[in-house]
Amino acid sequence: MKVKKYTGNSLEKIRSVIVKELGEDAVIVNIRKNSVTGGLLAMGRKASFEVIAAVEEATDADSADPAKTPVGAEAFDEFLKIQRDQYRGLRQSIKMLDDKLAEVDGRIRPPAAAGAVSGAAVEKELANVHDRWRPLVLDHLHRIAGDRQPVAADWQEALAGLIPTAGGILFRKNSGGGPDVYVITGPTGVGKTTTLAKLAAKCVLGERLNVGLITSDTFRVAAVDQLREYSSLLGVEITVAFSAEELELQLQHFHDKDVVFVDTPGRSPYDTEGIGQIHNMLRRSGEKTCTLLVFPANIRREDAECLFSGYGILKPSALIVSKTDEASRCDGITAMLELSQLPILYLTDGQRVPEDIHCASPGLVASLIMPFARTDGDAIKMGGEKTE
Ligand SMILES: Nc1nc2c(ncn2[C@@H]2O[C@H](COP(=O)(O)OP(=O)(O)OP(=O)(O)O)[C@@H](O)[C@H]2O)c(=O)[nH]1
Ligand SMILES: [Mg+2]
Repeated sequence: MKVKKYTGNSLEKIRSVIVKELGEDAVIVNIRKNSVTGGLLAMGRKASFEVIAAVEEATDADSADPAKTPVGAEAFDEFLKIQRDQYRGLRQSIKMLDDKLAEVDGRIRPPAAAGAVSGAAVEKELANVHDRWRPLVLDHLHRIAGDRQPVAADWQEALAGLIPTAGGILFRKNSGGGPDVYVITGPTGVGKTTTLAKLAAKCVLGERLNVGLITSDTFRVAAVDQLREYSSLLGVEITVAFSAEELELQLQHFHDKDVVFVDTPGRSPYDTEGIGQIHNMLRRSGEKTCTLLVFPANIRREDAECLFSGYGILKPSALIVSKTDEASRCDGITAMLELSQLPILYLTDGQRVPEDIHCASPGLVASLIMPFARTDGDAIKMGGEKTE
């Protein structure tokens, strides 16, 4: 390439010299306008220009003399220097723009934002969450809120993402293989019999299914009468089983029912013998038996551990959280979920049969656990889907 520098006061004139010397194929690679100095004396004088032009030329390597300085080498060096200066200037401009953008960005965002969640906020929002879940909730929270300061709904959504629910049972007709059998278990007075009645009512009134009830709670006086009352209200058959053999017989008796519910006596989680008897009673109940564990919403986290270690032997398939209307703090629910690794099917929030039972959803359960969902001391109001 042949590169040459031209100077002059008229670009037009310079251009015609370039064409004359380098030919029509020549290209202008840089034009620099020299500033005119000299104050008043410079007035009226035209600006001078420095133009670098280049043209490709083929060099015969065989006849070239490497020792000889190539024509225009000096101008080429200057051209490179100019390019380098321009590149440096460009980089400086980009950096200045970057700094400016960062400054503007900082002014738009409130200083407290920046996605940082204070230790106090973590402590407050995650007070009822199991220790092992906390980093997972924070991880979700960062994904949900990004750089902005998380609001209450973000915390709840972050927690909800971890809560397993099964949104109720899909009760179905008996297609010849025998009824689906649901055994309701749990500690004393948690609402097992009432929950059983609510579910039976849902099947009978809502799904028009043929339901059978069996109670194995022969321990507590009036327990049989309690269930008998519900059965007569619903117009469904009820039987009593005193042993595993009797339960097996009762289930055979109900072979053409769509769904059978089995009530069990309430036992303290520490009563390993009592829970062992229930376990023994269920040993011949068949493959279609599904055991549900009911526990109260206000269970303490320390008690959750004890409850599951007591009832784990019954190998429950899912959980039901009862008495959410009586709970002002729910710090044991995530502990139960963590220990059992089971989904929550239903939430109950009152004594009315069948109204006070709701299919569980992650959002609904999260709203029980997160303290901002209600005023402190208030009972929890359900906003969930009614099951009927
Ligand atoms: N507030 C409230 N009370 C409930 C709920 N479910 C049941 N109850 C009440 O709790 C009490 C005990 O209910 P049961 O259904 O007999 O409890 P259980 O677990 O069968 O009791 P045991 O068989 O004695 O172990 C009754 O007064 C019910 O009306 C609920 O979701 N909220
Ligand atoms: Mg009962």
